[in-house]
Amino acid sequence: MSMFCFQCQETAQGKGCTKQGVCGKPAQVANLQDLFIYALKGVSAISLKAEEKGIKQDEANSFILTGLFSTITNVNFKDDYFVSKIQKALELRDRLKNEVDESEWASAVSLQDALTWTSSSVTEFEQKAKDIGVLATENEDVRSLRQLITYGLKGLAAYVEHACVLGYKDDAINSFIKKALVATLDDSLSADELTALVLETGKNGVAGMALLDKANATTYGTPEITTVPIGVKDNPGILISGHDLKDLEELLEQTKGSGVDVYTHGEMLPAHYYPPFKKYDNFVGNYGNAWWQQKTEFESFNGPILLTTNCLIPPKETYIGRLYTTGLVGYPGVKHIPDRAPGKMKDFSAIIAQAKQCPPPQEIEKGEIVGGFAHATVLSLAEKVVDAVKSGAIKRFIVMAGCDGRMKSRIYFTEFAKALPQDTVILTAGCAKYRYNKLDLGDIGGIPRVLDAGQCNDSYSLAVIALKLKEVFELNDINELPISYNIGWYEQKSVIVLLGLLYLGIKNIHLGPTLPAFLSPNVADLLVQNFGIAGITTVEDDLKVML
Ligand code: SF4
Ligand code: SF3
Repeated sequence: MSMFCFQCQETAQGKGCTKQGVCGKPAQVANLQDLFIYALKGVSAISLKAEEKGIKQDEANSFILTGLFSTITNVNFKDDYFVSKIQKALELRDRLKNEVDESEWASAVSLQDALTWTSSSVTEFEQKAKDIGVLATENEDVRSLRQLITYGLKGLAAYVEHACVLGYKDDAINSFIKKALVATLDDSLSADELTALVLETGKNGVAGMALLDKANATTYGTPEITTVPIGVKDNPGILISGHDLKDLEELLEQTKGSGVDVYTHGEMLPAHYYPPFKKYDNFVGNYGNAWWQQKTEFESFNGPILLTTNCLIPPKETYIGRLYTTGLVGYPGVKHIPDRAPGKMKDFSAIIAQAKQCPPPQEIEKGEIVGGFAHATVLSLAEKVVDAVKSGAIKRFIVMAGCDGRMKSRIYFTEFAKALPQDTVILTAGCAKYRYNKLDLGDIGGIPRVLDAGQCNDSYSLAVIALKLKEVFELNDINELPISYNIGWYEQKSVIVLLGLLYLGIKNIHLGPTLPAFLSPNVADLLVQNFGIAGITTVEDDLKVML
């Protein structure tokens, strides 16, 4: 076994990637990512001690957030990136030690190694990685709970980092992330204590998504119901993918009047719903589908492509010369746009210059899709929605948020959407939507049957809508609402969305296309017993259960 990773839904044989990632992550990168997470636990422990003494921890907090985010599936594939980050983590940890008395940190026995190991050679890093990886925890239930927490923290860190980019921070969440990272090394914690920490991770997940919701709404306004074209125009174009709205804003500012159009791909689609981006005439539509179709869609796009966050997949030779990464995303041989200097924008001039030399995108589809149903928008229609429920015109909502992915079995989600009766409405968010957002499912009295709230983090919107409906219908329990949950998952952002929903008390969530490999039989059983979590079966049987 040259590596072990089972953090995403497409892990090899539903068990774990052991030679190289199905995602394309080489073993060396996987091992360095494990070691980086381990190093972040050491940083977290000392940073918490410094925090207790009232010493501001902005540098450590930011380092930990970006560090966790960089190890999410399909973000960064560069070994040299993780080597330098491990070195930086050790340096930061040891610098923080000067701020606290040795007696304050030297006592925690199971943390000793994370606090003291050191090395600067890549060969030693590789050796060390073998000792501290996921399988170093021998008890499979403890390992499962530790990894469930760790993957939730990765997703949480990503959302909080998005909020930070827009100037929004929450030190309570940062402290929790550090506390939970340290707890995953604490051998004295019982399974019950770790289970409680799983729910606390969900609680912080809700807080993190609320923080990002506030950051987005304050910076870019309330999403509006918007029709987004999916065809192409005659100008050369730039395709922007990922989740970072600030990158998009700066790209639009720099391309306006240039004769270059900007199209969204994958999770950038919901940017069209925000009012300030509508003023750009060259922001012309969405091209293609979810991340996993990029190999064909980036090729036919013809122009440069900018990846701002996950999901990047190993590029083909046919378009690698037109591909750019920025932020935490990285791939060997792909050009990287550096971070913005304080008070300045990122410099996208190289991408714009290349776009001008490229032919316009090749059209792959025509028409339009509708979205922008975030909580504020849906709640402004609350009366209409409530009337439709009271009159029986809407019998049930189905939350089908989350991720899309490559697995053929995900056709289930398309078939499920098609088979839903006409008196049901799908609430969606995340790239899961591409499985049904181009179907003509009609509307109910003017309310479309697919309501897209936005990116995966906007699953928070769906929870806010549910809580509001509970209030309007004067129910005691959110589970009494006519809402079912049929969620697709892939990477670690969807893990924090799931933990957030569990924290809010939502029961009987169906999760597909397969249950996470990192759930041991006992931990899976615990989720079934306490939360009614279930996998998916056939469309027919699941419809019976969910309706
Ligand atoms: Fe395998 Fe997924 Fe890990 Fe990639 S992220 S190595 S596909 S489990
Ligand atoms: Fe999709 Fe990667 Fe998860 Fe933001 S873009 S939801 S998979």
